[in-house]
Amino acid sequence: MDDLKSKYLGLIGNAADEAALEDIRLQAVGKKGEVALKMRELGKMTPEERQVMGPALNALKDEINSALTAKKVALEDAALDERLRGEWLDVTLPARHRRQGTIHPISQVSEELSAIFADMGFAVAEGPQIDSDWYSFDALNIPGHHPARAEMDTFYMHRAEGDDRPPHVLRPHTSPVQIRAMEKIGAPIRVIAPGRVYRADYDQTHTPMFHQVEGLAIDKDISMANLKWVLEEFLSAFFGKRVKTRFRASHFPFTEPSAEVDVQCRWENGSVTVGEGDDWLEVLGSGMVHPKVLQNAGIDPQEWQGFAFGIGIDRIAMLKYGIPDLRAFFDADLRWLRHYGFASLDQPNLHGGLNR
Ligand code: 2NM
Repeated sequence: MDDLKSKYLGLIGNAADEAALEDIRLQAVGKKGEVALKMRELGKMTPEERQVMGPALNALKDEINSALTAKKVALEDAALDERLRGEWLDVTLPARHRRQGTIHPISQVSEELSAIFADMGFAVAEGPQIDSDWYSFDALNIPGHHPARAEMDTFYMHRAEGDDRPPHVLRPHTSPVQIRAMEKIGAPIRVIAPGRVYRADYDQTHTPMFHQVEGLAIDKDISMANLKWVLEEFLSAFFGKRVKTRFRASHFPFTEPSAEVDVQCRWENGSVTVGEGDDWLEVLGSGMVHPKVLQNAGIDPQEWQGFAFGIGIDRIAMLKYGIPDLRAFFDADLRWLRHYGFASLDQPNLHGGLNR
């Protein structure tokens, strides 16, 4: 009895896993196990012997079963500990690095100039990039024979054969948006129209798609003086310092009178700085909206007048952020974007260095 007990308690204590434990259980307390065998021998015993051996065998069986259960729990606990050790994970470890995208300089500059003009009461207007030749040319007083309408400058969306309606075009400026805004809102109105424009031109300084912002202010007594103040205010806020300007008489079909505006600049070993020096750099075109254009947009030129202007966004982005090559803007080169792009939280320095 005692040797059976110490044998099995010893085996149970040393069992390496649950399979070994099950083998031991069958061998000890199974139907054909050693304890059952001893139980069978009870029949051959005297009543006195049986009185002692019966309870002793039952007690032995209980003790082995308890030891088996205890060992099973211990093995399960050990297995769980082992698994937890293997699956340990440091949740405080820094995350694996993923490269973040950047804001394209054109997006950044569009946000900057929209914020500056918003401060001066200009809303942002948007419109289609494909438009009729009425909105793109005729409404703007650009005659049919004007060179800007020539096939080589404008991208035409050709009609199907036999369809004689005039073709649509990829807008060569954002003026169609201004015409649509005048029709929709009427006068008085103060809007800017930033966005993509298209011209069939590709060399060092021209890409077939580029960006423009046009502005428009119509009221009872808007004059060239208001135009000059708004543009100087914009240029100074944009470049972050007082920028001297030079207004030169010019000609556009949609404005009369018209002026091109130069900003003060300095050329120094191949690069240009705006707002210093004795040179001039042309940055925009402007003028008083032609009465015919107002009329075409449903505004009575006897009652209303105003100014308009157009600025190349890509050009002023290059000037402000020292970007040398226009074509690189549209190459989607990740190294370039990382270098010239902006973090998404960068705020434009709209009024830095200005006494306003
Ligand atoms: C420029 C220069 C001068 C202009 C005109 C208009 C409209 F639609 F009101 F007639 N919007 N923008 C304009 C005037 C654009 O770009 C160099």
